[in-house]
Amino acid sequence: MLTLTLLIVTTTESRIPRISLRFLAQQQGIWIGAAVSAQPLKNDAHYQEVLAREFNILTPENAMKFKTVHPERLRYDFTKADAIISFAKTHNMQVRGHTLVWYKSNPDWLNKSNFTREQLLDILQEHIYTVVSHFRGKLVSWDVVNEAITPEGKMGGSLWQKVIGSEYIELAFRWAHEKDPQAGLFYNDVSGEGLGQKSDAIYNLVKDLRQRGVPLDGVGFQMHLNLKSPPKPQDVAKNIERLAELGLEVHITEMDVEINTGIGTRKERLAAQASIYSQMLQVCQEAPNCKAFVLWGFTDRHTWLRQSPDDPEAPLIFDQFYRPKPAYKALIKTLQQNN
Ligand code: 9MR
Repeated sequence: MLTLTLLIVTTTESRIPRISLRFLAQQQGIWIGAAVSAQPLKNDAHYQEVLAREFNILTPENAMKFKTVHPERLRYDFTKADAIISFAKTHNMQVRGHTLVWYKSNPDWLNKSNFTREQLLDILQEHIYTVVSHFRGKLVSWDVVNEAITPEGKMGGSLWQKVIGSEYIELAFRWAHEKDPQAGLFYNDVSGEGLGQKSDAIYNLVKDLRQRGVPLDGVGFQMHLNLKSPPKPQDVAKNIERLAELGLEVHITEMDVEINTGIGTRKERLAAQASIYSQMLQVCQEAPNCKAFVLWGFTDRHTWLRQSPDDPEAPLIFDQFYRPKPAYKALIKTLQQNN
């Protein structure tokens, strides 16, 4: 039995090429990942093959959101998320949970309600207890609270904030920790990678939570970037460092780089995109507390960004036909150089 297990492990591992993102990243103790869309994962063999070959951590793009797993007040549905977890297990990959509390992607039964504060606290607690317990032991981390802060650095106007008040944030972390004490618990947000108003507000929030003993392990930098105004690598490095001083990890959680806002030919824009990917990976590699580098998809065939027919958006590292783009090659090179 032992011999058989060893044989299976060896076979799975030996299918991973030595020049692949996951092989190189693993040697450096960093996870490299992608968000996964449930549909192509089910019926596109090419999608499955590239995903399993290149990445060692996955994030369900939508399959764990409130609306998907808790579509009716008294009904939960984990079918899509479970399929992603089973794929990850087969291919020896980790999974990040995304996300427990957000202002978006909530079901109508919640949005269109007039629940009191007490009722909403019960609903949120029950949701977190049920979802976190279902996945207990299967996830490396959870994005517990997503995008709670506005671009100006104020608390956002989510249903949770309006009815419960800011306390919903710490309660969410405490409830998640109760049900899965092993999972790393993250606050995840957009446009807070460099230095500025937004990242200061995130820093102040997580500092306060840490000081008060709330179980928070890290901050997710979404990294939805464009060619016009990417953050300065040295600012991202400083931001990661100040979070390290609070004892926090950083995961790059949703990276993609839009090219339609840039100038120059398509070839030039793809080269500029490659260099942004490479710079951000290098910053993460050089920071001891940056443990994961996850993209929001991997192929331009499946991206949340609008596709215009005359100049299609191409924010990821493989093209529509799963061919590696300059950005893929730049990431490989960055991993090789820093090995
Ligand atoms: O890519 C996701 C898209 O398919 C969904 O329609 C949308 C709403 O649920 O969410 C997108 O993912 C977002 C992520 O969950 C949080 N950060 C921003 C991402 C892009 O909008």
